Amino acid sequence: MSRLVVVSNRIPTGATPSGGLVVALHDALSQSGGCWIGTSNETGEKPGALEQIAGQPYTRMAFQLTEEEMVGYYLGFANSVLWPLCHRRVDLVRLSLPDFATYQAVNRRVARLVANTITPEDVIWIHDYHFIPLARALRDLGVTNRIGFFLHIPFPVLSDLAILPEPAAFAAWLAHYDLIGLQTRGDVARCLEMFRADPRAEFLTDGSIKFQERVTAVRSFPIGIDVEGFQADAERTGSNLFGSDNPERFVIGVDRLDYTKGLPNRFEAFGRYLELRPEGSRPCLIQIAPPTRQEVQAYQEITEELQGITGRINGRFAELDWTPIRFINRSVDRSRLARLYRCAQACLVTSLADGMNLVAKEFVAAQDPEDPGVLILSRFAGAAEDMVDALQVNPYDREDMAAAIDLAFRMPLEERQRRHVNCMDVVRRTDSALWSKNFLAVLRSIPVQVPLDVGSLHSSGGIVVGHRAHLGRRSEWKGKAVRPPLR
Ligand code: ADQ
Repeated sequence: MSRLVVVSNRIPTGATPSGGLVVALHDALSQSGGCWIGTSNETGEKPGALEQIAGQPYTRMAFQLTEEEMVGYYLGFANSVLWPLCHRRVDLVRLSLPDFATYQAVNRRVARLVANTITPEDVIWIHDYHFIPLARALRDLGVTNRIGFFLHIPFPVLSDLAILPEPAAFAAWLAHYDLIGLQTRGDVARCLEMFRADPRAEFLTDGSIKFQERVTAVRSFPIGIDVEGFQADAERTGSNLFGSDNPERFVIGVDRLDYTKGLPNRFEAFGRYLELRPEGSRPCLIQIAPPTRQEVQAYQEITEELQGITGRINGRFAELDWTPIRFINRSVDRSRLARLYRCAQACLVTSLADGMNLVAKEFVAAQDPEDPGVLILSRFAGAAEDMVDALQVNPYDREDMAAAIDLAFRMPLEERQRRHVNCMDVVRRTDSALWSKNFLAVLRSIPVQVPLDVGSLHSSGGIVVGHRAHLGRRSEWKGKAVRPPLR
């Protein structure tokens, strides 16, 4: 089997991987060998150092971003342009041409690093919006390996792309991948709409897209969690999670503190439910939301807004021995989180836009099938496409969400069990190991595309699509376009 080279913004540190995506990629890399390349946690000038992980057949390589790159590439173009753009918040886009230049420059730098690490047979799998132009930069260096891309966040709406400094570049960047993986069928539809509107693109009979001289396939691969690992964590008994402050009944929310997660809408809806609740009941909303990207203004604003709403609602409803909203701005370790999900009567996922939302799947996996809690799920989360037996809500509609909380607390056992069985079926079908296996199987099945000026195997015009083996051995490669990358 060909080696795998993964590029993602963050790479795990330490020997024991945890979290669905990390476990899935770790397993895939362990099976095929290869390298995992990503940004180091520290800024500095180190271009990248390979680290062999004890007992593993693959290496990791962390490269540092300079302070300037951190600001222009990561906080700037990636998180203040692409993130809001993909989440339909163009009002929050902060455009800056120097940031756009830095984003592309970092991608070119990472491309050189990757090119120096791979062998011609390696399969390359690039993750997320930080690296959209990476395939293009690799092709410019003559890399002809199969390159796949997975976008973890929603695919942007065509009309919103006009906000980019060079709108036409977005489709051209993506067209340099052999396979574009997206979370949902809705994302695929938006991606195809973009290509359909582009005069450079042509649709082939098998549904793939010919864009100038390359062919690219677009498919959905809904991501999931490490189901068994998560269930084992949830079933583990441990110390009492709440000490003497056991809530009577509670709904749980777990999110990074991000404006896309609809947290103000959620808090307001819970406040509305408190107005409507049966007399004498003392429900809680336990919200775990560690801050992220605090250097970006939009993230500072959401933190302040939530503190304000929490203070107002608690001020109005709290009693000496009851705090309705417990707002915890910290991370919780995975096994405690899993147990917390299991104790909750309901989970609130209120995303205004979300690629998938793994919290929804974690909550379902953590439940006791004999007495499961209820998932209340925004119809704007990718997870809603398949989890049709969750209580789906419109996060913009406070009354709808308050009614869903009420229904979740009152739902008869048989209905909770029926919904849980169906949601659990989706969670199992999208297990993270299956997700990476499916993606890589499709990517590996795609014929390698080699530019025409490579050697003697030519047809008229365009590219030769065929297996690399047809071109003979590595030493026979000719032409600037396919310089065999250095190891
Ligand atoms: P995120 O936006 O980070 O991911 P999500 O899919 O919900 O959103 O994943 C969050 C992960 O972080 C979950 O595993 C959750 O348990 C964990 N987490 C969140 N808050 C935590 C806390 N306080 N303590 C401990 N753990 C916490 C992006 C996209 C999603 C997509 C994923 C994966 O935005 O749409 O589902 O990538 O592709």
